[in-house]
Amino acid sequence: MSRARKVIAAVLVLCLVFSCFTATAASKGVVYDSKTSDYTATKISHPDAGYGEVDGIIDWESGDGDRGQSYAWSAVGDGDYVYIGTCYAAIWMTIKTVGQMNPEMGLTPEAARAAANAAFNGKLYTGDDKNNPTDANHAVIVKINTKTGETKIVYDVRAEGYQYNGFRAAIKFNGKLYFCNTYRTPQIIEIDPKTDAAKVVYQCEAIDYDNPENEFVSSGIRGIAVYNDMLVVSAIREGGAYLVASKNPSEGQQSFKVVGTQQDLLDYPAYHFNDGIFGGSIFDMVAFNGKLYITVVVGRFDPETKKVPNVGFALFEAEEKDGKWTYNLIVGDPKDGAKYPYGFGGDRSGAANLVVHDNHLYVGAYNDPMVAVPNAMLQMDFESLYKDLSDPVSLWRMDTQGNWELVVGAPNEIFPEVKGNMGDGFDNPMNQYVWRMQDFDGKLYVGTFDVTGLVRPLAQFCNGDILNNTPKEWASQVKYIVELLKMFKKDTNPEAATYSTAVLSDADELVDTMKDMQRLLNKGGANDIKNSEKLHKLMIKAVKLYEKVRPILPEKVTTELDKVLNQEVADKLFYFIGSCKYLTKSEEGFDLLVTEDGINFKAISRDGLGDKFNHGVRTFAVNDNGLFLGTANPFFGTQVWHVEEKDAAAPDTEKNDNVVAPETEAPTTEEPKEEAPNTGVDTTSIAIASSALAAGVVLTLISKKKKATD
Ligand SMILES: [Ca+2]
Ligand SMILES: [Ca+2]
Repeated sequence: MSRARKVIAAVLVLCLVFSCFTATAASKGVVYDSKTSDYTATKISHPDAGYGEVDGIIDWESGDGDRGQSYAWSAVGDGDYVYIGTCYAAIWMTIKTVGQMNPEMGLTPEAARAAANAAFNGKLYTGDDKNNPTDANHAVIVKINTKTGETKIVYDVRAEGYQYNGFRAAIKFNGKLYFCNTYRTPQIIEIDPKTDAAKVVYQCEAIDYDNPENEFVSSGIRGIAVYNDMLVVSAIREGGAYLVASKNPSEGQQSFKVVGTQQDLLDYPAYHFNDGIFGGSIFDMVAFNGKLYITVVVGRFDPETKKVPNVGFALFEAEEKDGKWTYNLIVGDPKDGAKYPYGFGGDRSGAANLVVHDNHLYVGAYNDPMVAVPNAMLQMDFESLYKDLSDPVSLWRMDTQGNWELVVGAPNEIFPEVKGNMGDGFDNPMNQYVWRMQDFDGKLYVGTFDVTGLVRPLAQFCNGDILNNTPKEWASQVKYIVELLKMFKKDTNPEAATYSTAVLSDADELVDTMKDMQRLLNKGGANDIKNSEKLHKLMIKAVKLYEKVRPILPEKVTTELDKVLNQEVADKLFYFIGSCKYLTKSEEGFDLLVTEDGINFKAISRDGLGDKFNHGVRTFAVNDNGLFLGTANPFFGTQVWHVEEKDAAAPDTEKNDNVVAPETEAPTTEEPKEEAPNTGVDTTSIAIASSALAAGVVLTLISKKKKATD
């Protein structure tokens, strides 16, 4: 392990030790007292397991919590219960699958585990040898009594003999609960909450996976809705997406009729794993004002560029009358009659989630940083990450008359005005999904996916991976380039005399610029973002000078310098530094926001309810006891929380750090907090990562060339 890498590892440990812990573990369990609003949240699952402790709702036979229950992926309330469909080993399974699909990467399960442990300091769930030695998928539908915390597994994938990783969507219809699973030919499972009897009522049309054309079909069900007294489900079959509806799903497969096809949706749905949002296809659906609204992922893998172009989502409006369905495009290609262009004019949000609140249809945007992150990690390409972070999510809404407005986000040509008090990403560039929204008690709750916790260690990991050199070694390599240029200058090659003095003076300036880079690195490296930016400026200058000087340099020199002094390397630095700048300001853990008037929001939490490992609010559910949320926590397992408005009459008995003076009550457009207690440590870590990587990009390349020519 290089010294630099050791430093980074040590800093990572510090980050984790000095984390921002704002929940109090008292005898009555973990309670989060909002700093910025009149809300509290009480942990229902494993109520005494606090920050950094295993939850996952259920326990193994050994008594250990099932840490692999990564997300409460779907949830429905019923009486005193919330029924939750989980997603098992979310990130771990993805890493393993990516490795299997791309054998050239050499990402064996062992290598994947080592990499994940290095990146997340061993905090990410990467299997459980003690309780789950075969690493089997252990997704479940579990019900939790929100009064007592008691849990009961209602449906166990493993016990049913399946190997899929969870239940992505759920809804209540005519007193029954319906969960969609991620089986290869997905199923709808009906649960009768009176008896907890579970049965498969619908299975998607079979797909011939042996046919190479179907190899990458992403068959998961996402959208599910109740509309015109029907259960409507989005599905995938050979050739694309389709919609089925049933008035009485208990009657099984025959009761479901196809009511929409890939063609009805203008062949828009992108339904292969290598498309946008892993083939997000029909993404979300909700009934509003007599119609069914459908968001669709459009971005498709381009075999020529081997990339998925960034295309914003599409939105359709469907209507059923006397059994006849019509589909009308609202957001999409104007040539197809769309009222608004894809993504309401933005290209980062490839998908969107839907909810109805106060006679409005709300559309919450959803970026695709899970593509950007591997690009950054594996290819040192921070461009798409930087662009995602520069353009975080928006929230739009439509009234019953069809009038649209931008509620949260950055104004653009289509919506020059932001209606509410919060800017892009709810004032947080790290908010990359509006993951779930819930109407409850006259208010609208929004839970986000905050990418900080996933991206920050990866940025550091990239750094550790690419440098392999101490700052001293890097500096000596810049010195090598300087020597090379000097040598050329001293070279008494008579041809050189024929070049203009201007070009020769550019050559001198290039040497000086490289020397400035050298000095910067000798001072201990570009040891913060400011110095990294200096290094970037010098790099741009060097590239420009090199372009002028290049014609007079001998081929021996240009073949080396071409690789280093080019715009692409300079851009890489720019995107990396830009990404780091966002990361230093961000606070790990999801953001939970609430609005009373439908446009102005306040933050209940910016830090995952005091647990930075809660990177997302994955689901909400309402039952007789109130509002509940389930978290995305691929580190220590999902958690279930009860969110409540503080009772105005209740005495403030348990004072803690999180009780705030009224003047901090957020008014309008507050900046994301920069002065959180942990950011000092994190800033340092990013500074080191930033400098190391900035220098690393330039110097590893130099090093490689030097070795090749030695
Ligand atoms: Ca935006
Ligand atoms: Ca946050």
